[in-house]
Amino acid sequence: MEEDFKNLTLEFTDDGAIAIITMNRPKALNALNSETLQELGAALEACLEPPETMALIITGGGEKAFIAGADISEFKGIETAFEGREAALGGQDAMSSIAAMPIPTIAAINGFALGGGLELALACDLRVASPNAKMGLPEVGLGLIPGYGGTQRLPRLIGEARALDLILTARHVGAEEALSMGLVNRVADNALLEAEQLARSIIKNAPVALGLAKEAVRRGLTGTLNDGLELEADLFGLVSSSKDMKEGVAAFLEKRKPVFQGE
Ligand code: DAK
Repeated sequence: MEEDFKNLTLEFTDDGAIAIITMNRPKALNALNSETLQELGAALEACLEPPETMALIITGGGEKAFIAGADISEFKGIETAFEGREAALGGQDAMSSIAAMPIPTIAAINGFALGGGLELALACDLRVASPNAKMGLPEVGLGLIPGYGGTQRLPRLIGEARALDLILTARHVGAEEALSMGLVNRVADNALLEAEQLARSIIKNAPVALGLAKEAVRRGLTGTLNDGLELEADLFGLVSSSKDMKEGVAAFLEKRKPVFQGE
């Protein structure tokens, strides 16, 4: 199954388990203009429609870029602080929609992931990079600051000092350095293929538990340790009432593979 938009494509693997969004504006190295951000929102909703969708991968079309940033040609139209704030909130909404997806999300970074492109990858749960990937937040070189969540998600992921190194120098890092700083989870010759394998290794686990584990980590990071521990206990209570949990435990005790229903 494939759904077409103007600036991206949405496809599903043959079994329907993995949705793949491919950003597709090759002339602008897949830069995110407002139309693309709108389409992305619609694609995120569409990829959850088939009930069998269990994971989402986002990648870039073409050889060269994942996403080379927000579309710089649209910055010209921003004159006032109000317009700038609105633009940032619009982009942040799109990234937050990715972060809030109830299924695991993986960015397959197959080239440049700069500015808004890296911010999109940061909104995903996991990141796989190809050896030619180049990542960075070059905004200060353009007289801007990151506006699609980068100043908040990057330090939470790799720590304040490393994040400030990338944000203040505006430099690009390659795949190996990104791996060493925890910016990406894996480096592989074929980032998309690796992302698919990673998704498969995740979705063999209990769907209810996956959703709740993701929620515990994501929501827990926004509060204190004690708040997070309380949240974990609450969600542990919730997962304990799932059929998936009963099936997982029974399968272990009966020495067989579990068959999860996502209930
Ligand atoms: N936007 C628009 N077009 C872009 C683009 C971008 N971000 N990146 C590349 N392109 C276009 C180029 O203009 C060129 O178009 P033509 O000249 O062929 O028409 C085409 O893509 C191919 O690019 P190059 O010819 O430059 O290709 P190279 O291989 O030589 O260089 C490059 C690749 C990725 C190093 C280079 O294209 C580059 O530096 N691109 C810009 C990277 C960048 O600075 N990205 C933006 C980061 S800032 C905000 C909210 C969010 C943000 C900002 C404000 N507010 C709410 C106000 C976020 C900002 C960013 O993302």
